[in-house]
Amino acid sequence: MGKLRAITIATMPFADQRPGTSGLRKKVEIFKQPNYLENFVQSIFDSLEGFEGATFVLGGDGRYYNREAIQKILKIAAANGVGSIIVGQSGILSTPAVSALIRSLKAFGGIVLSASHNPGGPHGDFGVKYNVANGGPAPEKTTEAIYRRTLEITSYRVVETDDVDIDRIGETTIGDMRVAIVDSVANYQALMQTLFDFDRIRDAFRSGLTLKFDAMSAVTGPYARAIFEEELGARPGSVINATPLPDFGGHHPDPNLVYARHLYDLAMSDAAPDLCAASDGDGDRNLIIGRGRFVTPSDSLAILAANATIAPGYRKGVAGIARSMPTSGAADRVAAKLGVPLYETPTGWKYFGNLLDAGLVTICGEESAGAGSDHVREKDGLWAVLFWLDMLAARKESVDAIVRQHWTSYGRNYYSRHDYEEVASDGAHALIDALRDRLPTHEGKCFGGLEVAKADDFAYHDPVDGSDSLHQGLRVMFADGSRIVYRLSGTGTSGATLRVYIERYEPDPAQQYLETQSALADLIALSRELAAIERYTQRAAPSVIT
Ligand code: G16
Repeated sequence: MGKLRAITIATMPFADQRPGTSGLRKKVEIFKQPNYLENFVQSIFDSLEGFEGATFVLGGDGRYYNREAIQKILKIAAANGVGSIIVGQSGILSTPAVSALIRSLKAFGGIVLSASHNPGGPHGDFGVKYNVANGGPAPEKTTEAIYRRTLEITSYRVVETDDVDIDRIGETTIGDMRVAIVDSVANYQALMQTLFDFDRIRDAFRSGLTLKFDAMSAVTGPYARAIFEEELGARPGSVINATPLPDFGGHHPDPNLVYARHLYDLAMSDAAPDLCAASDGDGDRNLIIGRGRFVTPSDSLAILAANATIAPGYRKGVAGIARSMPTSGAADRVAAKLGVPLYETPTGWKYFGNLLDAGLVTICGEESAGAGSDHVREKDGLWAVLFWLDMLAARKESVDAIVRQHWTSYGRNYYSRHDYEEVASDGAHALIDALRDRLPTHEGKCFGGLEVAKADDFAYHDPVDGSDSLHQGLRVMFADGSRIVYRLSGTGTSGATLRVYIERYEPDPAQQYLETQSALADLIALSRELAAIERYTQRAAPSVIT
């Protein structure tokens, strides 16, 4: 496209561009305001140093506004002196695929366009997340610098030119910047081949292993088709809802027991395949349900860690395990048995980055349906499904048998999360503030026969860079190992969402097969009472239970 001149456009700051748990997430209507996206992207470049001439990766989950945002970002990047941008074909790249590309290309960073599991479409959500050179979400100091810049910004730079054809694989230029449109799947697929025994999984499919994977009309469709059906030989139709749609077909691309209820029902029916699985909008979350057995994300993390050496990529064993604080303690027991350290971090994948970079942990995960390893610096939905497939192929046992054996060996952590979604923000914050003040007075007290051993506001000290993250969730820990955790979601876009995490450890195999909500009934009642949830939120019951 020859020599093109960058122009400077005057703008005014917006006051609401503080990135949350996972980048900047807002309603599409907000992102579409004049200069809104442009300001944020310019603020990203203004906060970075030494990127002139460097390579960046750009892609998203295909939601509404993905294509428009890509064109805008390309023109801003060119005006800011970026050397090359690698874009997934049609703007499609899953979050773990962006992470993998940044790492394999040794890129400076990348921009992920997604609001993850939030609904899409013109009235849905959109999001922008900046990832750094290790492939992971920018650390807090970078996101804070970006935010500070958004409050001061007075202009952005852009190259005025025609849109790039992002549907055709190939190369072009905008001014001096190279734009390469690449296959969205190939690099990620090659990485997966190095981690898992594809021959073994192929043999298992040939011998009758069955899979139903729901891509939820979101980004993993093309990846799942290519890997599960075309490469590994899962029977055609194993992958459903495989075309990424701007509005995800009107569905909520969140692979939990509410929004993927049909998979749960299938898994519990006579027609159940060996494995039902799903991933979310941007492909980093996973849902695992075996025939007749739902696997909680916390259990899945523990089971993958305990069985890691089955997979070729982890044959040498795991150096350590990390989990977010609200995730159940099931992985702690595996770490103890393996004799490796267990790190407890705040919610948010970015907190795993330093631990993975320093080689302190190999596998990490979160209760919010995320699991991953040191192969990328994001959680990875298809990775988790492949890991389960490889485990099923190697052990030649059902998901249910594997889970039961795990509980027999390690005990079961009954676990449930109760979400009070879209409650008034003032009430939710008042609840947390009041509870935080009361926490010290609870220690040593008994509630319905349960003694509070410790109650605190979780703070994390990063052992690698020495940084401290305060106010990461309120914990009430009981003498018998049970626990209730309260925190406000960092990913919602309207009102506030209160999350309450409830956990009880059961070592006795005879008591490990109760229905989860019944097994936790006393703690659930206590969780509502201790925080006076109804008084502060006007809700007598949660909106989502997982
Ligand atoms: C994001 C982060 C996750 C985190 C989750 C928590 O997930 O990447 O690490 O566990 O948010 O969400 P909340 O703050 O709502 O509890 P995702 O999949 O939305 O990117």
